[in-house]
Amino acid sequence: MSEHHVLNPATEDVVATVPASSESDVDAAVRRAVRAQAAWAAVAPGDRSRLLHRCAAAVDGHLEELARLEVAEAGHPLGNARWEAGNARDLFAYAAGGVERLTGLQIPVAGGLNITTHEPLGVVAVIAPWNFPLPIACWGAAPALAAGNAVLLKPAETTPLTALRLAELCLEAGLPECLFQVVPGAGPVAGNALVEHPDVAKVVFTGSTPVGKRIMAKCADRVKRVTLELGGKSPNIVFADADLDKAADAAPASFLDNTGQDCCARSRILVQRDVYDRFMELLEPAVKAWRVGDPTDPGTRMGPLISAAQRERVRSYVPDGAPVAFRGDAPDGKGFWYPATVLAPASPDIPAAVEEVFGPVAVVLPFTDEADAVRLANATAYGLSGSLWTRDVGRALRVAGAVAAGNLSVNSHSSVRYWTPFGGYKQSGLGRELGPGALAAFTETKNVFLSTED
Ligand code: TXE
Repeated sequence: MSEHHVLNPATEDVVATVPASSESDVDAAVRRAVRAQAAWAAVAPGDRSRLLHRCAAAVDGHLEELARLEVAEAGHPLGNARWEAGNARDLFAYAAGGVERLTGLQIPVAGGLNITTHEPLGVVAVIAPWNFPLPIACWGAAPALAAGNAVLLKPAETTPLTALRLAELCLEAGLPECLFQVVPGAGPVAGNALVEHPDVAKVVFTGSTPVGKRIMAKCADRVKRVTLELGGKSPNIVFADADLDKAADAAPASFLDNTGQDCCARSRILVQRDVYDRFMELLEPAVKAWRVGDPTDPGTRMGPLISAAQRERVRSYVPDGAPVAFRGDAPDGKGFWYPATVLAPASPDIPAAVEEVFGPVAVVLPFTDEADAVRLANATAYGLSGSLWTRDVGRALRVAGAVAAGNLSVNSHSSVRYWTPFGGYKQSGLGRELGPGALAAFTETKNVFLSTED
């Protein structure tokens, strides 16, 4: 069996070595999952719910351990990682609460009774990325399990440790053997084997748009169910009537959190021309105030990028001659560091203005009026999220309605909450995760008509 070395992105030290699953390992795991799922689907909803609550409690009992693992493998600042571990707990608790609310409908018909029921799909593959390894694993795994499915989780090559520990904790909490398995390994090997396996009923993928398209094409062969959460290039639209201090103060977090490795990063800041200069004056000190460095220091706000390859990718978006307005600091020496970088005034056509950089880089573009802002906001292939800052409620609702994106926030950059639906328009994805529909997305809806005719 081959192996993957897991590196600490802040130090480049090897923190663990994890086996890489082969196609036959995946096949064996799917077979075990098929058997476990049949028994799980027959468990009474109340008992299923109780077990998942126990999983949430097990995560709750190991928050610090999970957070420290996330710091070690992903380089996240400890404060962020603690939040992520708490989020994993909340996702299990929310899914547990959903089991007994997965109700169907009774629809009025002539000549009988018509009801709909939700049936589990069977075995679900969750292919997770490295940017939020633990929460995104739970976005898929918790509701899929709650809806009566078995789950095979394929974490990213760089970040398998929290996934492996989460599955162990769930087992210790009483979840049946083989119901929730982790198959670490390479995307094109272990991930692909899951996608192609005839007994995997659904693939939930979070990652890059090119890989998502390939997975969707493969799923089409069997009309396999698929949910895709892909890239983003989200606008942060600042109107002249906004509270500029607040907008400028909030902007750094929206593209620097997680070192910009966030599909919802507001990496295109669109500012109305009348307030452009003032906004830039406010933005610079706000960006420079961000503390960058050792992720284990609770005061750190920004850690390193995930890998040397990711740093090269980010660098390629800031070539020599790029319109760098200002930059933040970054440590020298070991670790995959990259400074906060603001490109302005920039042309809306440069790659950094239209493609997902996935690093701490933002482009600032001026706009003239509301129509111009909407046109610029929609001028990418993506449509995941976006923010707009204004004091005019009518404008807020008009612009939120006109921007083609799944998650918009007004006077805020918040996009992801486990109790509200999340997903993208256009090439940002397919389907929705989280929210009240989270469990139903892991079921088939069956309609049954009972005749009452004599
Ligand atoms: O993603 P990949 P990468 C974007 C972001 C980033 C870029 C590249 O722009 O810079 O993608 O990141 C698995 N069959 N996002 O290369 O390859 C892989 O093992 C099945 C946005 O790391 O898409 C990992 O588990 N699975 C994003 C997962 O897919 C395959 C989060 C994601 O890896 C596979 C991450 C295959 N053929 C990156 N190839 C977001 N939406 O937040 C790879 N994988």
